[in-house]
Amino acid sequence: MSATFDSMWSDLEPVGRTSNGGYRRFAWTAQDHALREWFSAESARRGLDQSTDRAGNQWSWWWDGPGTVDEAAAGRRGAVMGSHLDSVPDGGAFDGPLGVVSAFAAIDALREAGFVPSVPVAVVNFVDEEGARFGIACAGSRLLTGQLAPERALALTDADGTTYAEALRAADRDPSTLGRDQEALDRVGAFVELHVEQGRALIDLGVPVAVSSDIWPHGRWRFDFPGEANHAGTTRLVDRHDAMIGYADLVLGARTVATQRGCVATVGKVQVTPGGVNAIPSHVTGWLDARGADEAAVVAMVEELTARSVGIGASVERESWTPTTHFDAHLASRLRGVLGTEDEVSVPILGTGAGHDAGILATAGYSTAMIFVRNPTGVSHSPAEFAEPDDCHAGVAALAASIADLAGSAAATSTTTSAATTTPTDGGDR
Ligand code: HGY
Ligand code: MN
Ligand code: MN
Repeated sequence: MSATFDSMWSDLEPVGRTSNGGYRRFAWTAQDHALREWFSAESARRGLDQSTDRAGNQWSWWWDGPGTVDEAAAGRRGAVMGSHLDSVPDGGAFDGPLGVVSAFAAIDALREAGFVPSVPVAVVNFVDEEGARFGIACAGSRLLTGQLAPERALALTDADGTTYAEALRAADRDPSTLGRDQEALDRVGAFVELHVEQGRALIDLGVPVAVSSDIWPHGRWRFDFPGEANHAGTTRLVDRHDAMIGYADLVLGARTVATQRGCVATVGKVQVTPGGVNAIPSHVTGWLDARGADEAAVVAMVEELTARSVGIGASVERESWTPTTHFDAHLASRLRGVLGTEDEVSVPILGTGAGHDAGILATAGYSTAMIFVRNPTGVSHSPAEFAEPDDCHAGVAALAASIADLAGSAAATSTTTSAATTTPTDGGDR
């Protein structure tokens, strides 16, 4: 199992790596194409049944039983593993890919052990989880579950003005087919996403894996600050309408208000017009990422920052919002039981401030859990992100044990709640 993990990892490592050791793997780009080709090759190598859903997510199904996967999947919802392969700008190697590589390695381990699943087992690659190119995180899983309206997605543009629709066409996908995919959803019984930990809890606890309990509420807001272009040298201060001043107030205000309200916030992306050193900015756009354990506190923080910026002439638009997401507590305790070690080092249960496709499926009413793998740096969304090979292998073993438990009995996975008929809300994004 570790051999196949290690060889897949070394095949994947160079794809989309930048000169500083980080990654630039944006959705529907040449790098993404290479990653999708890799996924397809690994599926074919294992004789798995491949499909791509209407949102562009890749699925790879393992079924050795009688009949086809379609026949098996009809009514016997499968056990799904996987994650995403895309990254943030200069992101780390592990956020996303660790979950996908571990899923294929878990199938290898289960096959090596002679395990035959009683329900279909899948590996999924959710497209555009980071939203790095078009701005909405978990776009693939939101589209799949109807939490992002296709018409909204197709109109999104990247920094070069390329629309999502144009990017799909360039990737040989038909934009008119984009949207919710009930057929793909009907195959999902439970989803277990393995992910590198994005924090330091497991290092401090001294254990390699944990199970997740919930995801903090979090969202993204676009702040537009108007100004007036003018000469940086000849314009009197009293005559200036400098858009950068309002932006600066937001950046410093976000840290102050987050501290006061026990939340976290940052403005990680900014666009300045015209962007000349000697030209007073006529317009500045900043994107706020705001989160916290207490949903009311996050809402109050954003309201306070919005009022502050609107008060100086800015306009503010919510681009995405995900309320507190609780994973399936029954599934979490079932997995902790499976993963708990004899010497009573029980598997911790951790909340997280990071969004995940697992959270989107949980919101849509699917039985979902996450397994976190220790990250000695605690750092993520950075080239410094890391997980030791032994811990990666421990993650594969934990995932294999979880799937063996879920796919070992014919009724291995719970069905969905009525929420599974999620329809688009405000513009399709929560
Ligand atoms: O933003 C997040 O929390 C995730 O990495 N998409
Ligand atoms: Mn991420
Ligand atoms: Mn991730």
